[in-house]
Amino acid sequence: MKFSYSLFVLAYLGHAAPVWASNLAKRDISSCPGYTITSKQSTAGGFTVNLELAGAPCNIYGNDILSLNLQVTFDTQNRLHLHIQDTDRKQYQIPGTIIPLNGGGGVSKDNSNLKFDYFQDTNTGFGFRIKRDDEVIFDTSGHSLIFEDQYIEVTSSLPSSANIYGIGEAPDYFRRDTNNTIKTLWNREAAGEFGKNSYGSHTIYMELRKDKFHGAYLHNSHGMDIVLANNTIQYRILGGTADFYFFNGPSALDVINQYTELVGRPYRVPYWSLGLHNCRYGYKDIYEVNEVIANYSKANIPLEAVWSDVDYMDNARGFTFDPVNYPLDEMQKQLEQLHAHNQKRVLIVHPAIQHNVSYAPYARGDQAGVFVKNLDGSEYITQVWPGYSVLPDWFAKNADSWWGGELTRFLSELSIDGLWIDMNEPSTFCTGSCGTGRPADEVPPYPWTIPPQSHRPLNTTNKLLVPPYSIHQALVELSDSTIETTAINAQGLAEYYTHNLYGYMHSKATYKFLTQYRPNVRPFLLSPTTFAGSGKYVSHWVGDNHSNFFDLHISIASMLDFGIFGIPMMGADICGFEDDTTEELCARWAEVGAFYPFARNHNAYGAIPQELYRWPSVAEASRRALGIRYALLPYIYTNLQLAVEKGWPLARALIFEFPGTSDAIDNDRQFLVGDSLLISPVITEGATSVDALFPQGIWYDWYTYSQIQGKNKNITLDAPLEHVNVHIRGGKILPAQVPALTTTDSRKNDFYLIVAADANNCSSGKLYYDDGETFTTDHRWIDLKYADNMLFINQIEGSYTISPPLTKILLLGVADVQTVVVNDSHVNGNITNINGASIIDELSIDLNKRTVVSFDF
Ligand SMILES: *[C@@H]1O[C@H](CO)[C@@H](O)[C@H](O)[C@H]1NC(C)=O
Ligand SMILES: *[C@@H]1O[C@H](CO)[C@@H](O)[C@H](O)[C@H]1NC(C)=O
Ligand SMILES: *[C@@H]1O[C@H](CO)[C@@H](O)[C@H](O)[C@H]1NC(C)=O
Ligand SMILES: *[C@@H]1O[C@H](CO)[C@@H](O)[C@H](O)[C@H]1NC(C)=O
Ligand SMILES: *[C@@H]1O[C@H](CO)[C@@H](O)[C@H](O)[C@H]1NC(C)=O
Ligand SMILES: *[C@@H]1O[C@H](CO)[C@@H](O)[C@H](O)[C@H]1NC(C)=O
Ligand SMILES: *[C@@H]1O[C@H](CO)[C@@H](O)[C@H](O)[C@H]1NC(C)=O
Ligand SMILES: *[C@@H]1O[C@H](CO)[C@@H](O)[C@H](O)[C@H]1NC(C)=O
Ligand SMILES: *[C@@H]1O[C@H](CO)[C@@H](O)[C@H](O)[C@H]1NC(C)=O
Ligand SMILES: CC(=O)N[C@H]1CO[C@H](CO)[C@@H](O)[C@@H]1O
Repeated sequence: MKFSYSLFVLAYLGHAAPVWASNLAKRDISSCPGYTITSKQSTAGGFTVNLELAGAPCNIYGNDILSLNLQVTFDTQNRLHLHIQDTDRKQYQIPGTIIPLNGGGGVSKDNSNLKFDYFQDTNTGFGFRIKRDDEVIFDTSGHSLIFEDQYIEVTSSLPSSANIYGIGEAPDYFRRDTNNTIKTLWNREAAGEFGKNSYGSHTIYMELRKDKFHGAYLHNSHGMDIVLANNTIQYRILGGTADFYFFNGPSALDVINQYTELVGRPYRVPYWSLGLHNCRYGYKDIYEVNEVIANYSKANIPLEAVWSDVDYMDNARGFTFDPVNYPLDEMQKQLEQLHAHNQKRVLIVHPAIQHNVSYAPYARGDQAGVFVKNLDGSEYITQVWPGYSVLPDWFAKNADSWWGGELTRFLSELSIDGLWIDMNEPSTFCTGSCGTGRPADEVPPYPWTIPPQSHRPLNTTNKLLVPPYSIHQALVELSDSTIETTAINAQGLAEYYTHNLYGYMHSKATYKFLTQYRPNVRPFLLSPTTFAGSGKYVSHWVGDNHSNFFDLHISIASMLDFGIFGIPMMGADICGFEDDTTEELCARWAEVGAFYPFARNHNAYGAIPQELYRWPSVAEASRRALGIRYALLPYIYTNLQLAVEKGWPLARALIFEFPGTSDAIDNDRQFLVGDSLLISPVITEGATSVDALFPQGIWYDWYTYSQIQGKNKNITLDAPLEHVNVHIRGGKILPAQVPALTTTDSRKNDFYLIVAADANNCSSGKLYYDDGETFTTDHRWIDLKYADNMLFINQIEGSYTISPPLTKILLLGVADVQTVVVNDSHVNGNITNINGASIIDELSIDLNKRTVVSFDF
């Protein structure tokens, strides 16, 4: 659960910040000597260079490492790997067993689109450049490499006003400000400050230069600052190695494809997860949840999945049910009812386990030795929802099997459809092992009733607690509200090195368990914390944000960020989480949220109700916008398959598709779903119109089919409260199905095609379809093409049988069709001509067969 304990934390941290923490000014690094090349070797597939510290150590934020080794490999034609390591290999590196990277096979230097070049500068020592054609895309000249045990600094030049996207997670505008921006990567449960570190860590960035994109990823789990200032990007890393991958692009989708090829493609989500989800913290009992389900239905608003936050648990303890308010038999009855109506159930689960010898999950985990330890070998005890608690150590040999065992017991009681694994930053309510030495079943009052305590005495000489360089994390010290950085995992490693991997490992363990437990059912998992490659296992949402228009806006930017991070299933809590929403905000948020890849309404404890049926205007806005989403499920699903195969994000920034459109560079007020659908929502309070950018080309209004000639300029569109502007891109064909109130029912309905002609009366698209729930490889890819007044439906791959027929074709921008011929026979379809479009209805075309449809005028 996400709970506004920020006030609590503020009070709790309200002591005077220690001097070291406020002293974030950077030390003078001019005495750092850089490195000298001592030997080098060029091989067919790369380079090796040995480096030695070029002078007296500066020991600026740790101890300079004297001897380094650099390796360059041309992984693929479009990916270059550059790794600078300590020759002794003492620095922590993420093991391949935790995050397996796809090596890419290797190509020869001559076959690489990226070139590597190094130099020795008299002042700054060794440096390197990465080039694409004549363009230098990464260049350390003018900046010494600093490589110390607890501090690595790598700096590369950027053009002025560079277009940088990515690096997070941090709520921010989509285009990063390159003038004094510090992005801190240190996972933190955060209803936090704008721009500051929050739940996940992703170092990947993309840069747009001269209409082409390239990218760079740093593979390192330590806390770090990535600083954009003075026309440079500077990495300030608290340890490890300088392990970089560069991606050639040249399109945005190419960079994301190249990145996800390395760290892992997004997982295949079940079709049902594309439906609307409803949750809130604070449903008092299961009967209230049942009313919510009934009320969605009465209002004719689609409801696919019903979620519960910690309310359902017995005293917030994992794997239990509140015997009074959420008794198991009632939960089972509800689940049966939901399944009978093709609806799903999702529950929250936390990693923290109550420290209680009588509580079986604890007793079993203690027995199996799976909890994080203090340095002295005792269990690390902290405070979370159920009181004093321990945390699983995913490095422990038996952790995954213990966790799987607990989940097995839980799911055998209630066979829910998806899991929300929360607070896996991990998030705790105190700093340091505040429960160590406490009796094993003491429950303190809930944290929000604990009076502010003073910060535990901080051992400032311990360099794992207080590293010499202070990253700009939003809280006071690294260990605040999480496991202390000195706590020890089963491999004897301190949390300092692996903190940012905690949620990734939790996600991976949960995903793997589910695929073993239900071998042929695709899991659905939601996690706040993510790391590079998390998209293989989980979906994500913005986290605890506020019910206000600014956060609605920034949710779009965050969704676009996660497209870069390889986690396409992303959204924000519709209508906002913290604080009371308003009718207007909720309607506007429903209009945006209907197009988030992951669409969930979620609300905070104590806030006014905000289910989509609560106000007539919100209900109407929801029915309309979700009606579009559900109609376009085949189109959305096709695009998710492109995410699975190539990493391509479902929600796309305009600049991804139109890199030459300068006004699109910082546009995070609109977005595309796939490459064919433009959403131009209202994100301003009181507005009833929206200034929307229309790139070059023809755009068709979803509702009226009327055309807009895009000229790379803003156009003002009407946007009454219940209306969201949606435009179809000329030149594209979108597959659709008549929408129903659940995805399962929608899948049974007739197909139709939206054929949006471009200026040459041509268009093209694709349809991917499979059963949407198993890991079957049985599928069907259909190629759709419109040219010369003919529509060509070609099955290009697979043998999955699509049952419902294609009964309708919307030809946008093609007026006055009079007759229709399917293959060679005239059909008596019902043809309507409206607003420059021809709608041909009452067809019956088998989508499993190759068909040509000709139109005559
Ligand atoms: C960059 O930031 C500095 C101070 O923060 C400010 O003086 C300067 O005008 C900014 N430059 C640009 C281009 O925004
Ligand atoms: C940018 O340059 C200014 C002036 O030299 C300096 O004061 C500032 O610290 C630099 N910023 C960063 C982040 O290096
Ligand atoms: C459901 O709708 C009924 C009838 O409008 C209303 O009385 C009730 O409060 C609603 N309950 C919930 C949980 O929305
Ligand atoms: C400890 O666990 C047992 C078994 O679940 C439970 O009955 C008891 O209430 C728990 N103790 C506390 C203090 O929560
Ligand atoms: C503080 O940390 C240092 C370095 O880890 C350690 O040697 C020392 O014993 C610690 N002091 C206390 C009071 O724990
Ligand atoms: C287009 O409209 C947006 C939103 O109102 C505005 O921020 C932007 O500056 C406008 N662009 C131009 C070129 O007028
Ligand atoms: C496109 O088709 C329309 C008929 O709907 C026709 O009037 C127009 O000339 C065609 N344009 C081109 C470029 O072929
Ligand atoms: C023909 O199609 C139009 C638009 O789809 C529809 O409104 C109308 O009812 C249909 N007519 C018949 C006779 O089915
Ligand atoms: C159209 O013709 C092809 C052969 O050209 C045939 O395979 C297909 O079944 C036909 N489609 C329909 C819908 O009859
Ligand atoms: C996690 C997140 O997105 N937090 C943002 C929520 O919105 C506030 C502004 O209201 C930002 O400051 C937070 O950063």
